[in-house]
Amino acid sequence: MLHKVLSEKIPQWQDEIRKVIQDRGDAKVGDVTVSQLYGGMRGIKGLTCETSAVSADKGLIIRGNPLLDITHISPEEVFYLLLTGDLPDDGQLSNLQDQLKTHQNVPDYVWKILEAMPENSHPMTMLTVAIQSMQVDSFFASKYDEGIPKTDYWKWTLEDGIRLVAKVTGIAAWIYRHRFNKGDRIEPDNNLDWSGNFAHMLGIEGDDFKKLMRLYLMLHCDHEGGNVSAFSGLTVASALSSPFLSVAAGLNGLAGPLHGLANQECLKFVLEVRDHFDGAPSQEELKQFCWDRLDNGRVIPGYGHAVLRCPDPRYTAFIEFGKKHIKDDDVFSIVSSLFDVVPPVLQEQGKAKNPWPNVDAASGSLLYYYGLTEFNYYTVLFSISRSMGMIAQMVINRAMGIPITRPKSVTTEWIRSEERRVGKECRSRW
Ligand code: HAX
Repeated sequence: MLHKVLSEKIPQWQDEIRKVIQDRGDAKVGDVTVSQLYGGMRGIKGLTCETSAVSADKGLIIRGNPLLDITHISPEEVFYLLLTGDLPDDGQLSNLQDQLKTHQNVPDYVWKILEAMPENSHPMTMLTVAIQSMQVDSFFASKYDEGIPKTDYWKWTLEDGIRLVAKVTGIAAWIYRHRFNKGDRIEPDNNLDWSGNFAHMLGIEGDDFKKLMRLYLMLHCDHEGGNVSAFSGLTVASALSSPFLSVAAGLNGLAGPLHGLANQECLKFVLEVRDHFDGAPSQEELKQFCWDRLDNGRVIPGYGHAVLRCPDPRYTAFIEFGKKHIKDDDVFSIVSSLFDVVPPVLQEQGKAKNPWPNVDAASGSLLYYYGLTEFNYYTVLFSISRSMGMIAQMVINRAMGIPITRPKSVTTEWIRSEERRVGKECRSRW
């Protein structure tokens, strides 16, 4: 069904893009300064992304829908939305859910590989190793070897992508249970939806935790194309590596503390606060604690963002959930107080361009409340969700025939010589 919908939409999208290139192909989208070259390419418009956009003052917009308008939808619905631009009707949704159930079984070799890894491996390392090991079953890779036409690339990317999304929850749940001695693997329950089944396989009971997983796996799904994980994943995919290799590459980027690992760092920080003060501190005490951390040259995790200049709506959605479901919890109350304390501190320090909380500031406190206390597991949850966005972006890029990524780099010597050349030209003109 998804195939059919995309097969109808893709030619229209291709026509639109052809027309944009034809009409506006020479239009400039911006200038690039020398500081941007040394500054992580911040702000350079260098690629397109159809699945979502991040507005500095509004945050994530998924296929035209501001995030806070669609927090009620399920992860499967958001996956469908990312891929097609529309929300599924009941039939389309249950068809996608059926496909995810059909492909949820994890090959035995994955368990063997994971079991052979050192006991103290980081859960993110285990996850990406497991995902890339499934390259051996990639339809895209084998069809490419057979010599399929370019126009079919997206179809096999989607086939692999659905399998990857279907299996990633079982793999992630096993990593949790094995790595943290929670007991044997729990078999999937086909009466549950994708996120409910994941909660079940983790072995954490309760409807509220299932609701949290539904929200969590929906909120982290995508954040346009230029963030480290999406960009790395897409760059690898642009070389026509399979979705398994490409998503694993993106998730290795998500495992960095300035990106997705910030959610584990953030809860670590909140627990440090709680342990230091033996409970929730006063705002004055919290302020001093933050200053001490900054004075030691450390960042306040969960605050700041490369693009956003407002409180992250994903943070807002988690805080709303916490207010509704969690009462009188020290950890959640520290997270709420940090919202009052950190932005003015960061503003006074004057370095961070965005003093507001990002997605990672609140999520950990909710997971902790429901008993998921192993915070070095948190980025795995982020990864499950982000796999959907990466797959959707890869399917679309392949359907649109976006070529291999290859920006040009320059040396400092080139910049200096260019300055001299332009300087001379300017002087001769004057
Ligand atoms: N605490 C202290 N200092 C901060 C800060 C924070 N939360 N956020 C930014 N700064 C500092 C930067 O370290 C930088 O300092 P230097 O000039 O000394 O290098 C300065 O402010 C300017 O940085 P910026 O331009 O505002 O921010 P960047 O675009 O360079 O980086 C980051 C964005 C998210 C990496 C940054 O804000 C940060 O390190 N935040 C804390 C870690 C974090 O929460 N990461 C998760 C981000 C969301 C995400 O991707 N999740 O996956």
